[in-house]
Amino acid sequence: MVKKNYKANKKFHNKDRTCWNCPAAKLKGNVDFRGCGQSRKIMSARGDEHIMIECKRRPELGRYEPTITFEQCPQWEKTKYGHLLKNMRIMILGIDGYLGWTLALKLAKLGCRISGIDNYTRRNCVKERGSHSVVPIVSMEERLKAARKVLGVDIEFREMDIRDRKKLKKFLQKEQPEAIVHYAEIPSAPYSMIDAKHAIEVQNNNVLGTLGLLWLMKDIVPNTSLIKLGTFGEYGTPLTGRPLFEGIFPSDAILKWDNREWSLGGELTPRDPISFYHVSKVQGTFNVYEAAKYWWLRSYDVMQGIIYGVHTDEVAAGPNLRTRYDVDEFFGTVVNRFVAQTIMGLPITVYGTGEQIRAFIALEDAIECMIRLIASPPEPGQYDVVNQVTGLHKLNDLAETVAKVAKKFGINTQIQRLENPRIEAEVHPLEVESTKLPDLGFRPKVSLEKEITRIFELLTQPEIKKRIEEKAHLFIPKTTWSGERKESEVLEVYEPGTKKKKGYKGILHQPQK
Ligand code: USQ
Repeated sequence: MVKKNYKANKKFHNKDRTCWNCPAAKLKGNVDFRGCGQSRKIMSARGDEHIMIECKRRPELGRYEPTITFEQCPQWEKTKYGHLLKNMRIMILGIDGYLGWTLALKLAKLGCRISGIDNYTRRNCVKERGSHSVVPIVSMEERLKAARKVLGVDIEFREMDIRDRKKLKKFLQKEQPEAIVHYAEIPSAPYSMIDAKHAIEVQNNNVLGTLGLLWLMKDIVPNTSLIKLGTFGEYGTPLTGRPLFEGIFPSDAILKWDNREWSLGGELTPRDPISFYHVSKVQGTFNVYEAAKYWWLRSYDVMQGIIYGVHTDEVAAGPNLRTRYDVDEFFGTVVNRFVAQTIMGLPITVYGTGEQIRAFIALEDAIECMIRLIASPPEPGQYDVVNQVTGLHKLNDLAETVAKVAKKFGINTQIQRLENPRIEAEVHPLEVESTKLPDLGFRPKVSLEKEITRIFELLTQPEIKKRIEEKAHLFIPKTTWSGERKESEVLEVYEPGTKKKKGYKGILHQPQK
């Protein structure tokens, strides 16, 4: 691997970016790049190659070449995440969710002007499955009030389905966001595997929601950067051990076949989704990729690892500011579920061999990554992918770590292997490349043990413990990928620390310093 000088660009990594990247710049001149790879010169014989811009924020500058850097421009100011547009207008789609709410508070506190939409799909889906967020969350109205009172920030909220294009159009026209973060999707693999109705609803919401948004962006805010949440599950876990590059093959990758060679550089890497939900994310990827090509939209597709945790300074600032936390089979992610099970004195539910390796990132780190992406907008027409991950962990090891932290809280736990309800590779290598976020100055702040400790601290509070207890019957999975509706059987129960480590180890290419 090429060693890069990460220290040099650790701070203010985006200082040399120019108006070219700035969402406030309106492009003028010969601005047709032909995303198909053919230059416009071939298509037409028109002479002028110059690209000029007008700045929406500084109209007094008139037309000029896009050469002013973020460091030079008074509209960009220093923050601990790099230069950020002053009072940047950011719209969060899915602002009521686990991530949306957390990001909204952090950005608002940084001085951004936050708007957001949500139709409470997540609350409704969780309720439909008979569960609730075990960390109590108040209504959006109460959340907004608390944000004002405790953090002194105002958030512009509209209740709306992302697929309601009329309403969304109006809101986009009014807010004119300079970045859009798209979280408005149904984020559950098991939910998408319940039956045809649920699979269709997940794909309808996720795929058509994104597609409609892209058409609106083209018409209303074509310079705005779109930060779209993808997922590692789009890639699958290649049994060949081929590394998971950041969505696009590096320039020196080659395909060899039949004594011939071709460059793969710049092409999308293969996707091999692992549920109908993950398929919806792959479709989203292709739609965003095409939109960038046809209309020069700018986008980051964020292949995010599995999130765990409860903490940012803002959500911890008051009980009405807390973000949700699910533990049921559908919406609880693996680490979050393991901790809740342990607190209930129940064995940790590892599916299958437990040798599956997955990419992970703590909530607080994930939020920081999103801010850094917002602060470094892509160029017009740039579709880029980042792998957002801070650690690769085997499920068995995660169970051991949760058990170890539990001990510090005086809780002894057991680990149980359950018949795997999913169809997924249970023994596989995993090698992941993740250097783009570090290039934007990101360094992980939160270790696995630290965040698990914070989860224990919060979830062992009596009110929350009681809420977990009320839903503990939803720990054992009943939704299988084969379509059979049955509870997974227990294959084995064992004491933590009694198993030898074996098999593959995840390899993460990411600078640590
Ligand atoms: N698993 C267990 N025990 C459990 C729950 C899950 O062993 O009690 C296993 C699963 O079989 C799987 C792994 O843990 O191998 C991860 O499962 P998960 O439910 O935590 O995560 P997943 O279904 O992959 O989906 C979650 C989010 C989704 C996001 C994705 C990131 O719900 O929105 O896209 O994490 S990733 O998995 O990297 O694609």
